Amino acid sequence: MSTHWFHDHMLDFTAQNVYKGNAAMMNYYSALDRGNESVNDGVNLRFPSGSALPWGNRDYDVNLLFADKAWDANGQLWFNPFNTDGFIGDQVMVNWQWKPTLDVRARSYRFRMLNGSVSRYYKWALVREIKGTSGEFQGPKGSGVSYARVPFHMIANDGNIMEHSVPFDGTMDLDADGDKQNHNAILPTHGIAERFDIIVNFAKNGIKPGDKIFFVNLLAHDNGKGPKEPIPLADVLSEKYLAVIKQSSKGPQWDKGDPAVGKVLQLNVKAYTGQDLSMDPSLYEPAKPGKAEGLVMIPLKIHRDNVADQALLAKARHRSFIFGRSDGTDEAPWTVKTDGGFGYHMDPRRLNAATQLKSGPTDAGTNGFGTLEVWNIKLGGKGWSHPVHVHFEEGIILSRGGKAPPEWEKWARKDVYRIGSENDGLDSVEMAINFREFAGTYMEHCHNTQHEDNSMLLRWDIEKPGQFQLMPTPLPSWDGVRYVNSAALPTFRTGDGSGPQVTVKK
Ligand SMILES: [Cu+2]
Repeated sequence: MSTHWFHDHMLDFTAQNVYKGNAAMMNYYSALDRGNESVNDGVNLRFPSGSALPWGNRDYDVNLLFADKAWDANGQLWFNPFNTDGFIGDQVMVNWQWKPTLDVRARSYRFRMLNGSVSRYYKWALVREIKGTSGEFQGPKGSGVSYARVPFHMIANDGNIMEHSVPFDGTMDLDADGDKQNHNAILPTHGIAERFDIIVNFAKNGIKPGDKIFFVNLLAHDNGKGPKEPIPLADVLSEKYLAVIKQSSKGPQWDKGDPAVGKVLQLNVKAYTGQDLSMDPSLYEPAKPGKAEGLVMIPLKIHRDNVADQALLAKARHRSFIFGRSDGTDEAPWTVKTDGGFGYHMDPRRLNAATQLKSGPTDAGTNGFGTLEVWNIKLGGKGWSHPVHVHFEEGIILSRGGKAPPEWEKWARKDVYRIGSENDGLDSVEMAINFREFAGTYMEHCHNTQHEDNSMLLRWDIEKPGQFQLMPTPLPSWDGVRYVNSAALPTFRTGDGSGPQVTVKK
C-alpha cells in the first residue's frame, strides 16, 4: 500500500529520462487504506480522502511531486549528462508546474510528497502567513506580514503506512537532540525517491478560510554531491537568505544563495461546508511525555527493542554494501563494495548477493515468516550523499550511524536509505529485511540518478529453496533480449556474517 512512483530505468540514461518527465506517481489502496474516509468497518484507517467513490477518492488526498529543472536562453529544458557528481536545477516544480497554487478546504488533507529530482534534496517547512507582526517568524522588512508554523503528522513513507503517526508539532523531541522545535512543522531531509505522507488539518491551529499556507524549502545545494546545512526557517521567511541574479562577464548568474530555497507551493484555504470524516492522527502517536502509546496503524514485523526479535536478528545473515568511489574510473566513478570486496560498477551479469527463500510458493501465496537478513548500507567517503534504494522489499532500520533511528524512521518501513553528509544523514544505516516471495533478479542502487547512471548499481537475487544454478542474465539489445550466464561474488550466498554488527548507542 501507500505511495509509489514509477519511472524510466534505462541503464545509463535514467537521469535524463526522469528529468524530462518520464515519471509518474501511483497510489496503492487496500482494506486498510481504502481512499474512502467514510468506511467505518474497524479495518479501514480512514485517512483523509473523500467518500464519493467506493475507494481511491483523491478530493483530500493530494500527490505532490517535487523536482528541480533548469532552462536555457531559449526556454528549453537544459541538462548536463556529463556532470557525474549530480545535476542541480535552479527552479523547483510541483507536479511539473512552476510556483503553482492549490485551493484547499478548511478540513484535513493527506499530502503524498515525492522527491522526483535527479540529484537535489529538500527539507520542507509548512507555514501560514499572518497580516501584521504577531507571527513567530517575521516576513521581509516592510512586507507587513509574519508567519506561524503549521503542524502536521507523518503517517506513511516510502515503505508503507507506519506503525505510529509521528507528530511534527513540537510535542516530541523526534531526533533526540534536545530540541523539540527543530521539527515543529519541519520535515527531515527529503532524499531523492523518498516519499513522505503527511496529514495537515486546515481547520486547526488557528487556520481560517482566506489564509495562505506555504511549503518552504530550507535545503541549499552548491552542487550535486549532496545538500549543505539547512538554512534557518527565520532567515528564509525574512529573506535574510535570498538568492539574487548578478550580472557578470559570463552573463546573469545566481548569487548569495540557492534560488531553490524559499516558498515553492502556495495553498489558499477556502471554507468547507461538508463533514470531515477522516481519522485523527494524534490518536496513533507513539508514547511521548505525559501520554501513553497510542493506537497502531500497521504493526512492524520486527521491533528492534523486542528480545524475541533480537534473537531472530542475531541468527540472520548479514551483508554490507559500501557506496563510494573505491576502484572507480573517470568514466565510471561510482562503485559499490559488497561484503568487503572490490568496488565494482554496474554489470548485470555479476550477482552480488543471493538470498534463499525459506519456502516455495503455495496456492495461498507465501508461507511463514520468510527469510530475515540484516543489511548494512555504508558511506564510502566524506562529502557525499547517497539515497540508496533497494528494489522489491522494504526494510526496518535498526540503527543509523550506530545510534537509535529518529522517530520518523523508528516506526517505518523504508525502501530508500539516505546515507551521507547532510546534517541528519550519518554514515551508515543497518536494516532488517524480510524476503517472502517472488524469486528473481532485483536491483539496489543510489537514487541520485546521475550516480546511478555512472554506475552505482548492483544486482541481487532471490533464489528458490534448493536452487544451485545462478539465474541467467537478461541482456537487452536493439534486437531483443538474450540470456547469458551469470557470475557471482564469493560471498553471494554467505554474506559477511550474521546478526546486526553495529552496537546501538541509545
Ligand atoms: Cu549516490
